[in-house]
Amino acid sequence: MKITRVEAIPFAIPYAKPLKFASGEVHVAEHVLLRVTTNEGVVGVAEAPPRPFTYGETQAGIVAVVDGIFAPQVTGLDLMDREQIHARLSRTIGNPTAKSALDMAIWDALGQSLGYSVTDLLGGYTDRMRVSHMLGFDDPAAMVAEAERMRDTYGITTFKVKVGRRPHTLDTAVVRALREGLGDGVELYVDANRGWSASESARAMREMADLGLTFAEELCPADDVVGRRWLVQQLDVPFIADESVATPAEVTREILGGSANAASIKTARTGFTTSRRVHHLAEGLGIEVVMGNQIDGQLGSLCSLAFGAAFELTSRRAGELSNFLDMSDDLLAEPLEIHGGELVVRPGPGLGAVLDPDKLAHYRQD
Ligand code: MUC
Ligand code: MG
Repeated sequence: MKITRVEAIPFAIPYAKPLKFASGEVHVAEHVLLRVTTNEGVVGVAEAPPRPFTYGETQAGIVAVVDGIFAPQVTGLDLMDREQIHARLSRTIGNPTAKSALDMAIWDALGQSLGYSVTDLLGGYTDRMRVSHMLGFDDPAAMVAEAERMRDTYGITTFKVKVGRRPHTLDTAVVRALREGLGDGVELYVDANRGWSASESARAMREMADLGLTFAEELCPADDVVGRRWLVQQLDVPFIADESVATPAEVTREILGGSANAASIKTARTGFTTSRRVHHLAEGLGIEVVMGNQIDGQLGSLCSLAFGAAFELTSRRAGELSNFLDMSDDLLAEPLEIHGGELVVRPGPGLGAVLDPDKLAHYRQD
């Protein structure tokens, strides 16, 4: 089970429906496919989504750091040397999605080699997750129509609504329209991607107090240290830290500092090895978690699903697993299918990800 080859393959797939939010927008999934091959011919895969507006990574940077630093560091190690691999990757600061995709491709290869699914290797709690869909910026009628389509077509009843525009009135009108249009049978929460100040956030949340929101995510920047504590203290829903908690240490800092009281776990930024650490930390701290979406393709969503289903805490809430539906195409030979608002873990060893070679040849950019 020795790693003999690591490849970082850039590819680009356009979005049919671009996602817009307070910190940026995505029109083309310019991701990087990580492929790890072993001496027994097993091939593990995962994808890295560059998010310059969140972590500073770019597609070219991910390819460069994998080729130049990470591939030489892990080649020759055994798939079971997981803590050694983690220690070597940790020597390089930053580059979260590059490290995570490599980590997850190694776990995929490990699962295939041992004959177990990644979900079973990690924890094996369940085989499915409820799905939460993330609604990007638009006007109220269009966002209600999109949510209705997701509910009627896929059975999705949990929605994360992107907010954070200035002034906040368009956003609060959207959330009100969603509650009025979809009724009390759906769960709604908001994510501002740091778009508001603490006082704008407090005001917007007061104006939405009657709308039965479940969570508020990253409404203002964590660097507004005093303002954010002031805000979190007065909210009557948990405040999810997302981009402010890219490492376990940041989870500890935000939670103990009173700047958040729930966390988003994104396998795209903490892989399986570090997401497991974040999960255990969240259990120890006694906070709620949500499996988040890094605007992942199907392979990335399969990774989030594999991890989320592995633990009771991560599968309790609907996971953000559906934004691949906004893409025009994907690399998986057999597309992910959401039925009754749920995604089911692929049976069989590893992640169960089979890539379509023709699609990879078509979309790869190297
Ligand atoms: C999210 O939950 O914030 C948008 C920016 C980012 O870093 O992730 C996405 C979704
Ligand atoms: Mg977020």
